[in-house]
Amino acid sequence: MVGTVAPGTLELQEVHRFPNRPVRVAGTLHWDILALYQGVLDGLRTAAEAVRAKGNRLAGIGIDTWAVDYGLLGEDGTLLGNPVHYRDSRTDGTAEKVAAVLAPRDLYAATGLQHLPFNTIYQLTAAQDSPALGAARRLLLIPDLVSYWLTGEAGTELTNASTTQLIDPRTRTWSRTVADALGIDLSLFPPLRHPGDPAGTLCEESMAATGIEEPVPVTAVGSHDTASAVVGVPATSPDFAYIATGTWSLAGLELDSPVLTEASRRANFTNELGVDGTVRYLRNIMGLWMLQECLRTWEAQGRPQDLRTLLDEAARCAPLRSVVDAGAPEFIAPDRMPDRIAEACRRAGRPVPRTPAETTRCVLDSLALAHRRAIEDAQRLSGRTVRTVHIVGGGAHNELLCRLTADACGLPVLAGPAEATALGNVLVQARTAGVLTGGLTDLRELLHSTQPLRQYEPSGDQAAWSRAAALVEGGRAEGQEE
Ligand code: LRH
Repeated sequence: MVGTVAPGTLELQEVHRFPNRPVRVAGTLHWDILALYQGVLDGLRTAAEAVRAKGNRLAGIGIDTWAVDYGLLGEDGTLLGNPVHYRDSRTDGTAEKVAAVLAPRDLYAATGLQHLPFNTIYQLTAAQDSPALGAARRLLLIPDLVSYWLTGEAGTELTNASTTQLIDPRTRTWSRTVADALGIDLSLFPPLRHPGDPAGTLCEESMAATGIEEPVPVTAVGSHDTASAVVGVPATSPDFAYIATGTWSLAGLELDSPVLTEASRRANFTNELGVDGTVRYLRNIMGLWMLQECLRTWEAQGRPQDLRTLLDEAARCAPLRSVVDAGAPEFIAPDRMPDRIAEACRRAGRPVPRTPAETTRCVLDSLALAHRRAIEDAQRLSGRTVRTVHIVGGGAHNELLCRLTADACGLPVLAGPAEATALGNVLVQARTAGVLTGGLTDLRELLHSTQPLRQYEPSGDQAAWSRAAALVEGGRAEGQEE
């Protein structure tokens, strides 16, 4: 994505897109990191050409990706194997091992992170005896790895570091208590960087690989994609909630300080660190992953679905007929998603969706309910009041999801921009380059005045949403502890 930024101007152009296809080999699900890196190099080449064609100059590069995963480097800087995908089953049962040495209560008090079975601490614990970890001299989170390859300089960007569950959100630095309790060697991580910090310049190898002739500066942005997405929320007043929708739905609030109460832990809310000293107080909800996986399954079964048609049909399906808990960890792993959704409905004694359209409606109703619950809980646990819900990310294009979320929450939804992550990334770079000044409020004003947004007013049957919410809640109380 190429951003063109000046006071009063903010434009984004997509110049290159490449697939991200995880590979299962020898029983483990990996990221194909070199294919992704090649995609980055090709993208930079195209970006530089697009910028040149407009008579402009590429002023900077910022990198963000998904969280928690990492690559290990050996003594000589070589990558020791392909990074393992957080959806791999290697962490199954690891949370119990960790809980035996560090009580969940103490872990939450120290890190404020919601329990997700794939947080980096669980991955490192699962890999404890692996030869690669034994030989590793450095651990780089995915965006830091890309940055290292582009520049030759290593660092650990803070917003993404906070997803490792090794950062204390009060001091915004490493938690020795947690690392020591789990036997994790913090010296594997290069020094922390903050969003906006310089992160080196393109090295000769990457200049040659991209055809870029100058050592363009790389800036640390909110390298956790969700941190950049939250910068990209076009809010104009402080009483907003956000839902960053894509593969995941990340729903919550932006706060000045973490909420580390026991009630917050039990509600599985996270305190990830944001740009400019903020805290992203949110809950991970399964997101459009459930639908993406359904589409993949139907395609593999020889009955591919056209998304547009499917969403139109889903809009006409009976509302709230079948709902599942879109926060349940049972939906994290890939494969057989339509069957797993059907099984969850059956278990809960609800009608089983019979067609792809009914399954789609079930997913979207369930997501809207999970959005409602997250936003209600976030307000209760933080003492804040929400008047507008912003939906950013790919889901902002999904009219049905936006409408259902407005209805479920009983609040107006402002949808867009879909590319909030890229915009948040570019805005932080533009500030470092001195093109923009000010805080997040100023950056968001620019977003609000330049990006197309769509408002959805709540309508429909609030009582029906409350009944469905109670049903899912009841199922959760019986089925699992929060
Ligand atoms: C979204 C995301 C999310 C994390 C998950 C691993 O892409 O970064 O914030 O929890 O991926």
